[in-house]
Amino acid sequence: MLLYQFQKGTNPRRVMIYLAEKGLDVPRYELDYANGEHRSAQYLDINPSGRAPALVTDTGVAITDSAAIIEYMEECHPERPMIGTDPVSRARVRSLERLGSDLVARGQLWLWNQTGAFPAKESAPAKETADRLYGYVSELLDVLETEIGESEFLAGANPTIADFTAFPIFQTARERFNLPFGENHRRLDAWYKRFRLRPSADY
Ligand SMILES: N[C@@H](CCC(=O)N[C@@H](CS)C(=O)NCC(=O)O)C(=O)O
Repeated sequence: MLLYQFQKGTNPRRVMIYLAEKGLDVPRYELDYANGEHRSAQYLDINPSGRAPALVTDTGVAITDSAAIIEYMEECHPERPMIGTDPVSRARVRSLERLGSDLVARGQLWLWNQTGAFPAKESAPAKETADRLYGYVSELLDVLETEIGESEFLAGANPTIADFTAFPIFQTARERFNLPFGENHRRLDAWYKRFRLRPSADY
């Protein structure tokens, strides 16, 4: 088994945090982002989207999406479940996980405009588009702020894939780009700071 990753990539970190929380040790391959290794013919053979993460299983199957990798690992390691423990809790965790996925997708495009930091062939979204994206980001943050209530983690008393999905976009914005992402959402800000202390959140 081999996990292709970028150490600081938002979507790869979702998987890395999951593995650390689950206590699973999976061999890693750090793609050379600066030199475009993720767009090399060799890597495109593994993941035609040219993105990270990708997990190649022991039987040589490539799983090319962070959520799918986590679900695969959960099926292989059902002990200490991280997607809930019954149909209702799984539905809640998955709902929040998907909110987190939307937050990541829209937040990344917005960040791209704010920072210009992601070298890409196409140009970053224009300011008008970025402002609209930030409107969606704000809405999603408001919903998560309500959903977390007074719980320690997004979906309740225990860490789940909902936390591992949403946390990295906060971390990317705050730590890599020094942007106050979610800081005006009191509960989310406290959640971020608590989660950041967990060993799994360390770079
Ligand atoms: N839905 C995919 C998205 C993966 C993705 O966008 N990865 C980013 C890193 S966070 C990437 O590889 N970007 C490189 C590029 O677009 O050139 C997943 O969650 O695995």
